[in-house]
Amino acid sequence: MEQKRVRLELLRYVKDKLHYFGKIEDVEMEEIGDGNLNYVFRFTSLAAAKSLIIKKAEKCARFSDDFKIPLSRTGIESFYIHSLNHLIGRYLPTLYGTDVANGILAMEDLSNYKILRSELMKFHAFPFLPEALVDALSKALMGTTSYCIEQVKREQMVGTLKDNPLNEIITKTLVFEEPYNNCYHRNNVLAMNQDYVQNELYHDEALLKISTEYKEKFFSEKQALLHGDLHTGSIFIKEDAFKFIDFEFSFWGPIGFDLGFLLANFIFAYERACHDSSKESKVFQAWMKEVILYVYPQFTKRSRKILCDANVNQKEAERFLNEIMHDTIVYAGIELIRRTVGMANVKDITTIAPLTERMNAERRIIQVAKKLMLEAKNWDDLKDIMSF
Ligand code: SR1
Ligand code: MG
Repeated sequence: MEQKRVRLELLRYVKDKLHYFGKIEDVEMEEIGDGNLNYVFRFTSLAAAKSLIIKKAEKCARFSDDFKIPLSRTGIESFYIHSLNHLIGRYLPTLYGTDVANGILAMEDLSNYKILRSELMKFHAFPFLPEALVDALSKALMGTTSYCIEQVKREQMVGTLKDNPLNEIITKTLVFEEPYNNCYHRNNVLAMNQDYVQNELYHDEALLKISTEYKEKFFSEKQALLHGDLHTGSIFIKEDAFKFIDFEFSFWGPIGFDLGFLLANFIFAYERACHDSSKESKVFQAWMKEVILYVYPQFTKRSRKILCDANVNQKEAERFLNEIMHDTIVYAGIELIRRTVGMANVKDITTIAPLTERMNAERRIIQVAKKLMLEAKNWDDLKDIMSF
């Protein structure tokens, strides 16, 4: 990306379209994002004492010019925010403007928030988080099921976001396929774990079979409007509030996909803490377990109430909620594996030192993930998951 061109283009947008800053002479632009796909800039005017964030999508990914991805992802982000604002507005950034043709999304500056993953890596607990997550997830996910939106309206919404091209270009291969056979030679496997991964993953046909089955479910089940990439790097947090961010992977899909991704990323934070002997880490481990053991059963409870209020037959509601929890466990296993051996690893694990500790952490994760995928039906109680 040419910084100069983009700076001019964005400044012009802020000035002529948004009319956000009075004069733009003193507006400073700073790149603040380090994501894989898009550029994120903060624009600040000291004179106007104002700032905003612009997320800029280019036709290729930020991490590589060879990785081509369509600009339509900007429209998809905007669609997610607009569709869910009435349900979970307090958990979403305020949008100031969108220019899909140029890949521009302007939104409120959340500089007083931090990325949840980075905070969890420092063993920072947020007591308000579990309840807020239950509130947000149950409202967003249940609120976009066919049980809760009038059929004609929902069909229109599904039609607006028929499919997300990033699913085909990225998620299909990166999440569901190559972690099990390295078919595109893009997996990032720790040298010390090469043989281990060969034996435990590449030679286990049952895993690839489950992943394939859940890939099909991912593409076919339109249970709700999903975030689509709900990991701890997609959550901005401060002491008493959080916001979801980064909705470019949003699509209509199986609810367990969002819940499972989040569960897996909590497990990464927990596993990281297990490799630290400090007192803070022990306290954090206990809290992380509490979060998991609160969020998932409470999600079910809150969702049951939402379905009951929508007059859904009780048996049908139970069937649906059981299916969601079962899917959640399988998708958590799938996310654990792809973030451990696939192309996009997580810092929680890659920064564990020394390397022998990281090697052990990755092996433990792989074993837990396999259990989740292969024995999901037996995992009624998440307590057992957290006793690994
Ligand atoms: C090539 S993009 C790699 C990953 O980053 C995003 O956050 C998604 O998780 C994607 O799979
Ligand atoms: Mg992202």
